[in-house]
Amino acid sequence: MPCAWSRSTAADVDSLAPEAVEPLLAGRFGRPYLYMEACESTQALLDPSQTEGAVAVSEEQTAGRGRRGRRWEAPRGSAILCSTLLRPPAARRVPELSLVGGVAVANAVEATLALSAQIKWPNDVMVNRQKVAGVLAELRDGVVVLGMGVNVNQTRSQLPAGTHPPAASLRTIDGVERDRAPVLAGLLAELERQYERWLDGGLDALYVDIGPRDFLRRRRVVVDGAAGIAVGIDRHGRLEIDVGGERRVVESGEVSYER
Ligand code: BT5
Repeated sequence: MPCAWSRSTAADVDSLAPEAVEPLLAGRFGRPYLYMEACESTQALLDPSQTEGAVAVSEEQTAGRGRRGRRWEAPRGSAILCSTLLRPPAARRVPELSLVGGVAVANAVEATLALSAQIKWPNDVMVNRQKVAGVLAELRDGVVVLGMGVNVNQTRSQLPAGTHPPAASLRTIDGVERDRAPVLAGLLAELERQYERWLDGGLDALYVDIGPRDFLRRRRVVVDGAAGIAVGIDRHGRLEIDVGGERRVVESGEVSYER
């Protein structure tokens, strides 16, 4: 006889299908909502013909990507893999959108975990010194496709091993296996809110959420061969470092850090 609490019906299975997510959407982000069971990369599902706020989501990516040709790995149905189409005014700096996405993810993660999240410049979201999410802003034919990968239900053995920073999921942090749909809906509402703030007031308007969350601040770092102490993310979204008493500003690059 089946147990009363067994997860036996299709409706009970954790899914990011439109019927699970669309009723939870609060704003214009997520409309239209493009969903595929599997795809190469959600980044490739959006193009300039779509409206701002169009979102692509998949349960699995066969060629999920990070920055600079790196891979983003997540087993089927375990994570949030989503991309959002944005049309920022041409004069705005696209790299700032990684931080806009970072603030949105950090707020959404904090709302579900009740633990604080940090932003590791330029695009990682960290909890307990581990990476739980990555953001990827790609400029394409005048539009920006903003990708967000959030580790939700992976077990430790399902996360990539030996990465720097080490990978974690919300589940490995607090032991809770979650329905992903409300987390995604909350994330899209947050992204819309943070994006509107950025459109109105630039990164300055979000700085109150970035400064206190700056993971690298005061850490010993090496950026593109230059070793120093991170002063922090500046109001233009660049990383300021102190190299032997001299201030340097890094627009983009690879950072390694000491604990
Ligand atoms: C990122 O790149 O962190 C941006 C990741 C963006 C992924 C989303 S998923 C939806 C959308 N569609 C895509 O195809 N991409 C976006 P980066 O800073 O370059 O980090 C990549 C590195 O993180 C890899 O080289 C691994 O070391 C590590 N990594 C890979 N998968 C990971 C995971 N699930 N959790 C934590 N670290 C991971």
